[in-house]
Amino acid sequence: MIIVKLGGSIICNKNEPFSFNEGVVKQIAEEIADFYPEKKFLLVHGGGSYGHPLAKGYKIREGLKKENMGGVSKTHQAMLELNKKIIEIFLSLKLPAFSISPSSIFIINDGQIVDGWIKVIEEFIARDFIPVLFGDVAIAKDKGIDILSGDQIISYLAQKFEPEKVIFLMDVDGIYDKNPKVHKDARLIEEINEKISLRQEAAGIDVTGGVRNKIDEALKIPCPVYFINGMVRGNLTKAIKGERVGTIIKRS
Ligand code: IP8
Repeated sequence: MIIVKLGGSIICNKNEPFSFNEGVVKQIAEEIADFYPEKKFLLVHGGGSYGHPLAKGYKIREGLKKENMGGVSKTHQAMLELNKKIIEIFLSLKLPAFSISPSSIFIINDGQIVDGWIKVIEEFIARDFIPVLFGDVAIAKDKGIDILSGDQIISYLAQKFEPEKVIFLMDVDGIYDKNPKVHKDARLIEEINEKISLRQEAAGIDVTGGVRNKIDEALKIPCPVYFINGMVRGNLTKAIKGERVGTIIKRS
C-alpha cells in the first residue's frame, strides 16, 4: 500500500481563501489511476486555503472555548467541502475514493494521535477502496479541541500499516536547505536521514508547523518517504515506480 499526501499548497492557492486547484487534483488522480487496483492507495490531504484560515481565525490551536465552538464546527465543515471536491474528481475517473473523517476516529494530545480506531480504514483498503482522510479538528485531551494535521495522521498510519512507501506532494521540488521561495541559493537535498539537521522556515499561513514538522514526522516512518513536486505531471508516477525524484527520506 502507498500513502499519498496531497499538500494544501498544491490542492489550493494558499493566498486565496476557498480556492481549489481542480486541474492539479485531476492530474494526480490520473497518475494514480495508472497503478490502481494493482497497487492499493490511502490518501490524506491538507487544509490548504479551506482549513488554515478558519483554524487561525477561530484560534482553534488555543483550545476549546465557548466562543470558538461554532468555529470548530465550521472548520470541519470547510474541510468536508474540500474533501468532497477531491473525492468527486477521483470518482469521475472511476477510482473508488472514500471519505473518512479523522475527527470521527482519532483523539489527540499535544497535536499527536494518542487513540485511533483504524480498523475501518484497513477494511476499506482490503475491499479496494481508496480512503481519503484530511487534516481536521479533533478531540484533544490537553486542550479540549485542537488541529490534527494531515502529516500527523500519515506518521501514525504509516507506523501502524507499514506501507511500501509514503509520498508527499508539495509545490516545490522537495526539501531544500533553506526556504526556496525566499532564498534564491536554496539547494535541493536529495536524501535525508536522522543525522542531517535542518533549519526550515514555513511559508504562508500554516497553523501546523510547515516543512519542519513534515521532516520530523517523516523520520518516524519505517519506509522510504518521498517529497516531490506534485504540480509536475509524471513526478508521482516516478515516485510510485521508485525512480529518482525530489527528496527521499530514509531512516538508517
Ligand atoms: O494542512 C490542517 O492540516 P494540514 C487542517 O495537513 C486544518 O496541516 C483544519 C487546518
